[in-house]
Amino acid sequence: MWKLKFAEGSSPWLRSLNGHVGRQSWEFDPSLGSPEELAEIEKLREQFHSNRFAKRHSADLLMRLQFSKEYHVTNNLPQVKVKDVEDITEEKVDNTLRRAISFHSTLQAHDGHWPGDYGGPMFLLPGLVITLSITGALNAILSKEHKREICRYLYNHQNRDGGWGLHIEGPSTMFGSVLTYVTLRLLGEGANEGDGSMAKGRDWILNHGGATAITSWGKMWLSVLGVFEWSGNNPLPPEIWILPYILPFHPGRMWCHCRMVYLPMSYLYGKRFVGPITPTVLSLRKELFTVPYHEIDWDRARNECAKEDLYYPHPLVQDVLWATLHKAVEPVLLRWPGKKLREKSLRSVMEHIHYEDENTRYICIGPVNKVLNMLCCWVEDPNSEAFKLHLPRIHDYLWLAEDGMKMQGYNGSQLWDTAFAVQAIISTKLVEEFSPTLRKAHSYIKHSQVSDDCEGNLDYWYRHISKGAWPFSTADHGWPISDCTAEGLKAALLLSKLPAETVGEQVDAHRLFDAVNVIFSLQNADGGFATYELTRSYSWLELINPAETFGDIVIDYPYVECTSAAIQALTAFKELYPEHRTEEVEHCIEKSAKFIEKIQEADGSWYGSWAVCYTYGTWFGIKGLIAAGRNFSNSSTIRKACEFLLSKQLPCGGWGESYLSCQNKVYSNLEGNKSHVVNTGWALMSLIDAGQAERDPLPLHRAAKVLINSQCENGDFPQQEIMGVFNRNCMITYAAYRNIFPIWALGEYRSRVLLN
Ligand code: LAN
Repeated sequence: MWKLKFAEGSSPWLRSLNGHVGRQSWEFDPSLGSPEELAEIEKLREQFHSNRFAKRHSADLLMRLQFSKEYHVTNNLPQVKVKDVEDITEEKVDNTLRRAISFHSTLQAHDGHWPGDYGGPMFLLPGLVITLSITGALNAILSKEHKREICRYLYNHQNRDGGWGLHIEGPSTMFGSVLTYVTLRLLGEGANEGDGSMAKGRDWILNHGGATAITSWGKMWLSVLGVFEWSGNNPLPPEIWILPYILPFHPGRMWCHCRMVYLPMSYLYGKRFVGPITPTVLSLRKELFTVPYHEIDWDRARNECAKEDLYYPHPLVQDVLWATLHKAVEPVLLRWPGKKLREKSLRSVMEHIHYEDENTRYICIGPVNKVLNMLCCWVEDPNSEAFKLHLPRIHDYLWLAEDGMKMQGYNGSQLWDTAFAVQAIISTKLVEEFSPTLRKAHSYIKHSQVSDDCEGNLDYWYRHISKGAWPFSTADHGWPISDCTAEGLKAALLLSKLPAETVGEQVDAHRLFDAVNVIFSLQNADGGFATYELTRSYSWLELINPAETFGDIVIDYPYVECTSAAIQALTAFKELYPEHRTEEVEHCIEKSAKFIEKIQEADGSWYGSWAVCYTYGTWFGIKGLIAAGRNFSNSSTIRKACEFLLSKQLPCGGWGESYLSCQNKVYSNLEGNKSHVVNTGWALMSLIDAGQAERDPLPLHRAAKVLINSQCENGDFPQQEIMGVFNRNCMITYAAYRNIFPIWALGEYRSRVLLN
């Protein structure tokens, strides 16, 4: 049976700063599992499979099953439902909250964090499987049980039309379909296996133009594998890294995720690296294209892209730029003396790859550069230590659920979920009752703060300071993020106000000061906060974004979420430490508030970039401005925002926003005008913050009713549609949101609406 392990790492090739706190890995142990347990798991899998087109999002049931064997919900409160809003009583809300927090507490790992599924994107496993196949490590890293679960996942998420999407809920794309098909083949599936699934997948690909129409990232992966020619790729010259930093398009100025992905890609491109040509590779050359491989017009293929994949079409300047580089510059760099420059650039690129690996303990900033860096280390030296250090960290990215095994969008969302869970539980004021949960969470927060900057001269490595920041996942990952620092700080400050006997010793003041320092350092001149770093270049750089499927990736833009979180953290800080850097705190808050006011949409909402979408953005918009001292009577911004939210409340009383909002930048309800507990939670909290209770509490009661009535018998909440997003177009799972936000919103509702 599979078992999820926490805070463990037995391989001698694993390094950790803090004894692996926060690490999650699934291990298969054939000796575990009674026949009943195995049958139960099988049943969950079958249920997912037979319902897969109606409910495409798994509900993290294997993890829940494991926890249900280890812990039991201690209170036996009966489930409550309310018939109408008059029926809502303090007792019923309390009861719902107690059951919800008791349940959520059973999902906490012993190191204090909440583990969970962080899957969703469909383009991540292919990179891993291609890399493992090329390096010959496939069988060493993925057991036959792993392979079975990965295939299960890939088949489960095949669309009815035979293709695969960019993410689990998306329509079929060439990127998703070709890469998934290739992955299944590399895992040993025959071209006609899977009850016709493979054939259907291939049909989708061929009917939509064949693999030459895959996006640029797909072209890169196929070229590395030997199923595409490098001449069919637009150039990614590594020389860009040795240009002077003052150029606005220097990669050191780009968004770290973009920079870190194009870094190893430029290495592979610069070398024109191709893995071993195996019989499967040769066969794929026949399976994926509409014309024989040797007849493909590779120059034309460079700019081909299926319309299903085209979210960000190349502007004309790009086509001119790539053509010039491809036809005039590359030929020079591939021959002496240009070759000397290429070699120098490749050395410099490799140096940056090693730096990233070392400074993340081989986790890397994300799943894409993780496997690309690993491949580059192998290409540089197949026997290198670096490659060996990469291997065990693969398991940090794999997650198992009833839909199979997936690769996650990060090595988890540990700190993020823990910081939110702490704030949610404290909002309910049931602190004493859940003291063990809070104490453990507190310990996680303390152990995950980043204690030092990265090594060496930060400017040389294009790195921002990290000391005092909180990461999104674990301290070993270590990349600092503005809003994770702010949410971590908010949680730490809230906990510091509670008795140490209840929640444990508070974080030392100097570490809080370090966090505040990080926040200051991340404010842009316009007052806004981006994600990991300052905004280092101009938005026109998006013109050279070559990734057809993703929008807004080239620079680190300022966001309402990050800016609001900074305000909230600083106002909470100021209350407890009014003497510390007082003027800077005030100044930073005011500038941030002005920024948030400036970026409000005409309809009163804010566009949220990291979850769906206007309900999320507006939650941050309102919360940040309220923290900065704005309110309904003194701010038309707040008034407009309330109007916006009220106008989107559904007849049932909830809110339900579709991922289409993110792509199309137009508020869209979920299909069938269904409500969603997470959107409802955000909207309810926003309205409470904006003082709706004093004006007309009815919309609040109606929303609370939806949340109360959505609770499941065991205290859990249902997993509904996918709620996370990145780069406008790709969705990502936040498995703990369905628990956290109903708790938090009902907590606020109880103390600020009912008891007021
Ligand atoms: C994340 C996850 C965390 C997220 C928040 C902290 C929630 C957000 O408020 C700021 C942005 C951030 C840090 C974020 C950025 C984009 C990420 C890293 C991700 C959504 C997780 C996965 C995604 C990453 C880009 C996926 C890899 C794919 C590429 C296109 C490189």
